[in-house]
Amino acid sequence: MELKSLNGRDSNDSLEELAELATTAGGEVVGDGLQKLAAPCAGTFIGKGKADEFAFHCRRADIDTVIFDEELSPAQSRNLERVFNCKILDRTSLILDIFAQRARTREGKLQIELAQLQHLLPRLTRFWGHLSRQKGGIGMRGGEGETQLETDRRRVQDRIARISRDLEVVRRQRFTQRNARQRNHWALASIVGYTNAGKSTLLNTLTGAGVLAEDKLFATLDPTTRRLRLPTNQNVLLTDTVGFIRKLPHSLVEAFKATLEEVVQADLLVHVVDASHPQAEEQIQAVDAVLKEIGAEGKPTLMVFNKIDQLNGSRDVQTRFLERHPHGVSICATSGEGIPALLAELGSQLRPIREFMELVVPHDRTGVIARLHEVAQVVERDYNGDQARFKARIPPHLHGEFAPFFVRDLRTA
Ligand SMILES: Nc1nc2c(ncn2[C@@H]2O[C@H](COP(=O)(O)OP(=O)(O)OP(=O)(O)O)[C@@H](O)[C@H]2O)c(=O)[nH]1
Ligand SMILES: [Mg+2]
Repeated sequence: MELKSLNGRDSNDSLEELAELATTAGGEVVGDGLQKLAAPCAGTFIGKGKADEFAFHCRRADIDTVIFDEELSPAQSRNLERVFNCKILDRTSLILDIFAQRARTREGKLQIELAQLQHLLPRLTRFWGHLSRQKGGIGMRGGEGETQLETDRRRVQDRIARISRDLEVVRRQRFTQRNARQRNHWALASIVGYTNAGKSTLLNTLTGAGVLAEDKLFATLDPTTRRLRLPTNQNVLLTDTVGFIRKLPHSLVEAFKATLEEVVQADLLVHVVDASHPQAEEQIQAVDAVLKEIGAEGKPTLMVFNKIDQLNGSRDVQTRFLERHPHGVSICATSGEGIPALLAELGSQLRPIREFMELVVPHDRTGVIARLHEVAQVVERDYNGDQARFKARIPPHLHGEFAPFFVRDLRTA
């Protein structure tokens, strides 16, 4: 496999990541190449001469697939296939392929197939062959010839229409489920972050969720939500979802918008960063860019710097991150180090959405007093007067239950 990228500040990092993606997809990377260009060539993306040179090497090494680190237009893919005489993929098709392998739920599978077919349709060439889903190749590769092409195009169109209808049904169901959950009025926090940052590991450590966490890109595709009870008695619904990556294909963001609604609706984002990664800062920016694309920019965000165990005791990196993000916390999700601080920060960042009230409860209303301690965060208590007096943070949905005992709203006091 041969990898190429346009000139750019971090094209080498990006190429390295592309190789990782290719391996994740089941490919074997045998080489890469880079051409520095001011702008891509209209016809072949890289220069014609460079393309011929790379093609020569590929033929000698008997390469079956060449992957470009940028998104190619359908025409560019076709032209390049002619030059290279083998299958051409771009970063988008590669990421789509990985997502396709990972999808587990019905909605996830439909979403990714839709994105894949939409990306593929204009790019169908004889190198893709018959579109039955076959195992082993990257990007829905089959083995049959050109005769199949027209039938395939029609089949792809039919299939796109079908999936769109099915997705509509699945989404309506999920919408109903979410409405049921919203009636609880629990605060909603979404874990976001670059792929492989440790999001699922964190959810597992916090809630014992048992989500698959692996040293793989895009181990998680489908969102998992668990209840987390903070030491302050606040309940938070915590959602772990798909990881982000730089140059995340737009079609994929579109396809996953419904899944990512969890992120858009969250009261708070928990942005997990692999602090031990050399490109951690670029990864933060890539995540912010995707958040912007899905309309979740500017949300209250708790920055979590993970994998501090891999910093070899160097506190400089941690200090640098925490200087830039004053309310951030650094943790090791695998060992649990830093988790108490994380919980405390979560509690205080979620607090503003609670009511802070002073209550007076007759001593004989023991049921009310017990309930208050169970569901609210009691900050102060005084049993000495003829009635018990409390200052407590109360979840908005329980307002009615305690309203008879409110004597003062402390948020305005
Ligand atoms: N050393 C170390 N490894 C960690 C830590 N947290 C997570 N990992 C490892 O990092 C890898 C990725 O963790 P995941 O929790 O799957 O990461 P993710 O962010 O959910 O990744 P995707 O779902 O693929 O986007 C796994 O091998 C974890 O064991 C940590 O604090 N220290
Ligand atoms: Mg995960």
